[in-house]
Amino acid sequence: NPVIYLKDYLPPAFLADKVELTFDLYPNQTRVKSAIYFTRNEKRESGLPLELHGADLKLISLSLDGQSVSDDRYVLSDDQLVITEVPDRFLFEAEVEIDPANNTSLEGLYRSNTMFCTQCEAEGFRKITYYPDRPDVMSSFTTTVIADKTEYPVLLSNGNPVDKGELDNNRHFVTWQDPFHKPAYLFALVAGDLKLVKDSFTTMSGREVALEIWVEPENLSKCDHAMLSLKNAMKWDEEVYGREYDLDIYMIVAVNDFNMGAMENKGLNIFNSSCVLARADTATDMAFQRIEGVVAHEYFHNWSGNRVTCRDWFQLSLKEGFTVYRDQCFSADMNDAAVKRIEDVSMLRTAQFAEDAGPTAHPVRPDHFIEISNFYTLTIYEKGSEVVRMIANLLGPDLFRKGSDLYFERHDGQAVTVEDFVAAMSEVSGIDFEQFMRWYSQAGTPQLDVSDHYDAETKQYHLTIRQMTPVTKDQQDKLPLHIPVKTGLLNTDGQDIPLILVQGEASGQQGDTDRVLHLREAEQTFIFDQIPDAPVPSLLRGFSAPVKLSFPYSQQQLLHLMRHDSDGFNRWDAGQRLAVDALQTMVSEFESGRVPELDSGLVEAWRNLLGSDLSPAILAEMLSLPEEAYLGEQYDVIPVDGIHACRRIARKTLAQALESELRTCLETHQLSGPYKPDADDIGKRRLNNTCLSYLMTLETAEITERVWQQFNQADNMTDQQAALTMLVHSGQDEKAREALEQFEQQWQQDALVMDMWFQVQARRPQPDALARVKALMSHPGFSLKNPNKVRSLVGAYCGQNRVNFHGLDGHSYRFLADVVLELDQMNPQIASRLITPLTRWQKFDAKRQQMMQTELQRIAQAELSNDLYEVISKALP
Ligand code: HT7
Ligand code: ZN
Repeated sequence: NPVIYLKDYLPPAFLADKVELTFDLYPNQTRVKSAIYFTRNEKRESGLPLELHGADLKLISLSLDGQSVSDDRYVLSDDQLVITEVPDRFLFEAEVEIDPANNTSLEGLYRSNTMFCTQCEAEGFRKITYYPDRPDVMSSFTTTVIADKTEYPVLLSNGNPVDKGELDNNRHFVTWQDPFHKPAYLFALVAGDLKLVKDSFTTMSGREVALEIWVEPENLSKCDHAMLSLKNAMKWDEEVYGREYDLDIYMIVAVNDFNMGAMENKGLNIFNSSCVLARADTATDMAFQRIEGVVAHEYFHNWSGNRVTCRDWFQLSLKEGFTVYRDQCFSADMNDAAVKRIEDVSMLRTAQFAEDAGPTAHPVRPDHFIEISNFYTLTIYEKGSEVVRMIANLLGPDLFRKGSDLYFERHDGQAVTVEDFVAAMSEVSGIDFEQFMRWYSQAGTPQLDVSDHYDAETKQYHLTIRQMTPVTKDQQDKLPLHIPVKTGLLNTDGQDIPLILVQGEASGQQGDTDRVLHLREAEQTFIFDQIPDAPVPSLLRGFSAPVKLSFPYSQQQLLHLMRHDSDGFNRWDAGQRLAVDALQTMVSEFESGRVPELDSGLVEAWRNLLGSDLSPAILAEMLSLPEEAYLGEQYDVIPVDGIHACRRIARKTLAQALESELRTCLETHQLSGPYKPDADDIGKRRLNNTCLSYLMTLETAEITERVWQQFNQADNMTDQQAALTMLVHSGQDEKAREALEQFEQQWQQDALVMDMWFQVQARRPQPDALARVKALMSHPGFSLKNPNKVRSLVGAYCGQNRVNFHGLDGHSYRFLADVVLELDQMNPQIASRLITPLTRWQKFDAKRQQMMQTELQRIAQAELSNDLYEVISKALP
């Protein structure tokens, strides 16, 4: 399992000027002919051999400039074809045979239901033909697809269709030409019996672009939301980034078997059906919003990723971090911006922080890897986006736009590095990013410890901030980072105080009520002048940096921030801090064998929330207690059972104390009219279901009946699914069984809805969950070959049902190891992702640690894929 290092990067020995491909599609014996015009790269020494990647290929023929290549001139291994003594310019031609029907890795060319499709990022193109499969080899592709006309009437590839025709034996062909130079990872091909939803978009320069969404016939009614999202994204990218689409056609295809969410192939995006298909009755609000975000994300890649791509895979976050930042801003503009920020930060603080503290921690730009597929992580995507967000905040909107214009113009058509991106930002702003660059190279979540001091005589307020990044498995030495800490100070009336900084560096003007403090040292004190009384600090507003911040807030101070902070994010965060404190106190009680009771201060704070005039969406967020996973993150050793029990007790206590307020809230926000997935209605539905699920903890017949009615009568999946979850997760087994049966009857033909059915059961807190998950693996709707099913059942159980997964009998650990071992034979990418919960053994008590390690060791004994080997070898003690 060779390790690849960033420091070993060398430019390619040969560049491909032009590529012509012909696919003769058959499920088991597809023939791929390639003609590649190679030129020696002047950046490398002369005389180097031609080295092409290739995997799972059967070589049929090989020629250079029309002459077949004799056996002694080439060496063929499992992953390479090396040809010696090649001229400086030549035409390489090869024919290979591949077996898409048996390609269960879902990388390269494979079958999904009855169609053919491809997934080439990161290194899947080498499973299609021999090629320099690295992102810094960019070429123009002409692709001819030949297939049976009846079974595969639709034949698609990148770019524009330039030819088509009939062939013998009921076969036909279409030729596609992509004028834009691209790396092989952006290549795509689709063939199938697909139906079309068509629309168009007029770009800012007046060009008409055909928009096409291709789906299986039964999904035609589920494309409207994706199409609308695409048009909104195209418009937004013109308005906010000045980026116009460049081809005459933009296609999206929905496939059922897909390892990730979607893929930004040039002009032909391939999507996991879960990220395209939505109808009010089949998809939840969350799915609608995810579709909007993913459609936009893939569209935005056309510039941040395709026109300007990555030099090598170490630079992955260059395109992913930037594109996530772009899609987050887009979704914030389309919906409620504060809610979007809360959702993104919650995910980051729960899952990315855990990754950054675990054995697979890596920097936003890793410096080594065995298998790049393991690096499509929350660190690359979400922390990468936070790093771009910090740059954007340091520059301000106008300079950031100038920097992005410069980056796109300067590097259009190139494969570049993180330094190129940051250099453009530095050039337009004059800001020195030298220290900031450590965000790209240093793993781990920085911890900020803040203390304050108010001097009543001088009327000065001192904030002292200490930063420390804990060691990570991959790096022992950490240096201080440049951290933007957006800060406000509230007076006793809750108003923002104008800030006059007399010590320390900050952006903004003297007198502004928000200043971004520039923390650069391990410890620094910032002094504010003319502060009439001791203020309450509002720190890290908008979550201005991906750090953990602690400040010794009193309950009174948190209540003050919850009520008055002008920063919506920090208002919410103050409530979360209050809840974490209360729950931690309860967990301590529980651990020492006493009966935990919820602090009445939290009850009163929640009562105030219910009486406030907050928008439904924000209110729903504020009323939600921190998730078990987030609470777990607050501990060195996670008290799994205590957290689960105390959170349940706290929810019930709140419901008992606030029953009438919750009922009033529910009545006040009833919706009318047809389903709309807009921010207002989504907020109201979320608030209603939050209130209802609190009330459901009371387990009264009346509330159960109300939930049952919602389950039966809802005209939308958000409400139906919420009711199903309440029924299945309540202790009322009979009702749960009835609801599940009815739901299955209603939706058994719809694979995406059935994913929810699996998931709801996988997350059921009752102790029968593992037995149920095992039984469901034999359900006709389940398949280990389908990543969506694996994620919905096994992934949801092991990742989201903590109390059962970490059961002290260790059965779930064994179960996960068994599944992963079986899955690794079929789909290594999914196997190595699924194992994640077992790799986090350091966070559990000795008994659990031991059982988790035993399973990791058992896996390590087997013959493993590179993907799983890399993760297991990092996770082992
Ligand atoms: N850029 C895409 C990455 C992707 C991928 C990576 C590895 C294996 C399968 C994959 N499918 C898609 C997705 C994106 O970030 O837009
Ligand atoms: Zn992406």
